[in-house]
Order: sequence, then C-alpha cells, then structure tokens
Amino acid sequence: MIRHHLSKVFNLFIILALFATPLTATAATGDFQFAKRLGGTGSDTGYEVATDSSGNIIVAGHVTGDADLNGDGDYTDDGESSTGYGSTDVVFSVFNSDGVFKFAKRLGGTGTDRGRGVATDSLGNIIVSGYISGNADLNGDGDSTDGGAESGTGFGGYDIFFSVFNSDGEFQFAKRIGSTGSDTGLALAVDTSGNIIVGGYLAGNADLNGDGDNTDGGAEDSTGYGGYDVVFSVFNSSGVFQFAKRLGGTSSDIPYALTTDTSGNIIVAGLVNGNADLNGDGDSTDGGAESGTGYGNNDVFFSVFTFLRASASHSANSTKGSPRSKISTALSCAVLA
Ligand SMILES: [Ca+2]
Ligand SMILES: [Ca+2]
Ligand SMILES: [Ca+2]
Ligand SMILES: [Ca+2]
Repeated sequence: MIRHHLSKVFNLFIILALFATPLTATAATGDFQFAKRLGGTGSDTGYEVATDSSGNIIVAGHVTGDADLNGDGDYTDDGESSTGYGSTDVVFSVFNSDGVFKFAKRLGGTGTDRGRGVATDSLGNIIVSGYISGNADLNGDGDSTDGGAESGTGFGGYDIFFSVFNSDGEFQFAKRIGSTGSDTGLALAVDTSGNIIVGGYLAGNADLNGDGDNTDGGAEDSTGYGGYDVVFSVFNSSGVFQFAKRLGGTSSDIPYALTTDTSGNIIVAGLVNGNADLNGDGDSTDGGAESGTGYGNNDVFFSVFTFLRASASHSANSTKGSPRSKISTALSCAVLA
C-alpha cells in the first residue's frame, strides 16, 4: 500500500518535472532576447519605450533625414527615406514581442521636432507626444496639409503635440497646444480609461485645450508666473478636452514625468524654483510645499490631482440632485480652472 502511494507521488513528480524543465530553461533571469538599432547618419535619439497588452514594443524619439526604422540595417524600406521634413523628425517604431517589425511612423515639419513620450491604452492604441514647430505632419502620411492640429503655424516657436494611432498604425487624431514661444512637451501618461495627459513647459498665454486660440480663460488665459511654467492638459480617449493645469513660480519650472494611478489620480513631477503654485489655483500663497522659498536652485516637486472621469460624471448626472451630480457639474464648469 505504502509502496503504491510512493509510486503515485513519484509519477506526479515526473509529471511536474516534465512541465517544470522547459519553463526553467526558457525563463532564466537575465537571458538576453534581442536588440534593435535604428537611425541614419545624423543625430538620432530614442527617448521612451512602451509596451501594449499584446507584448508589442514601441520605441519613440527622433531621427534626422534618411533613417533605418525597422532595424534591418538599411534605410531603403517604405517610409524610411523621408528627407522632406527637414531637421529632426519625430518617429516611433513598433515591434512584436519576438522583435518582428510591424510598422513605423515619422511626424514633423521643416524645423526641429522631437518625440519625447510614447504610451498605449487598453485597446492597443499608440499615443506619441513631444514637440514640433510650425506646419507639421501629425498623421504620418508624408505631408503637412491635412488641417487641424497639423497646420498650426499660429502658435509660433515649438508647440506641444500628441498623435494617436490604432494598433494597426491607422491615424486617429492629434492635438497641438502652446503659446507663441517655445513650448516643449516632455511628459505623457494614459490612464486606465484611455484618458491622455500631455505635459510640458511654456510661457505666457497659451492654447491648452487645442482649439487653436488662447482665449478660453482659466489656465489658458494667463500671463503665467514668469519664466517657463509647468502645464498639463487632459483629453479623453476620443480627444475631447477635459481640463488643464498650470503650475510654477517666477523662474523656470519644468515637468519631466506624468503618471496616473488606478483611482484616476494624475501625478506630475519635475522641477520648480522658489515660491511656486503647486495646486494650480493661480497663486503661490497656499503654504506647505507651495510657499517654500526652496532649497536653492531647482527643487524636485510632485503634485497630485483627482480626475472625475466623464463616464462617472454622466452616470452620476442621471441621478438628479445627488451630491455626486453636483460635484460633477461643478467640475464640468471648471474645466480650465
Ligand atoms: Ca530599413
Ligand atoms: Ca499629414
Ligand atoms: Ca484654446
Ligand atoms: Ca496655489
């Protein structure tokens, strides 16, 4: 009886060992899988990498002139030989989890264009962000004549932008925000509902909702705190503007990172100088971290903001008079506050 039992245990051990052996062999920590090198003869830089739920890898940055975008060692493939835009261009390339090239996109105009952020949403859409100057191709079709955000010479200098493509590389929409000065997009996040948060630094009056003017009040219609200010704008997954914030003090303040948590909070981090508005209410007199004269040149900061999503707002509004619907309405009215 005991011998029979031992035999069963041994058989189970064999079965486990059969399953365990290949797993152990293929999942050893630190095993190199593959690498890719992209670029041309000029200056090319990768700034951010993202993955989607299927394991695809998206790398984003900038290239100059003809550039290998699929990593096969030449720049003679479709879309690779694109000297038309001039100076540096935003690019991103997509590879599957085995390193097989899927597609690449190049965006930009005749001036300096930089890809600084890339992220994906739960549907596999790819969002690329950064900064561009003047008329710029934002849908990746090789021209800058498609109107909307693409043909925005009005702001001047650099403008902050983002473009959205689906998982097959089909263009969805793009937004451009900024002022007449040099506006630099450095940070990007996408939350679990697909809301897109794009951040950067700029000075003075600026279009923060992407409608082409800087006359919408709130954070948009502000001469700013002086120097560069931290800004971020939130758009839903369809590109509808939700709200924007401007933070900073009299010197230059710069956001380098944005992230979200599972409760929908938005966290922005970067550097500020001296007294600085950290809650986005337009002053730097609220005490705490805001009213620190600082530790000297450039201090680290982060600020956390809640975000009541549009879907939650709609369902709450259907229950007339509930406390939550009043909160939602107040937030909807204060979109640019
Ligand atoms: Ca190539
Ligand atoms: Ca175009
Ligand atoms: Ca506007
Ligand atoms: Ca404040």
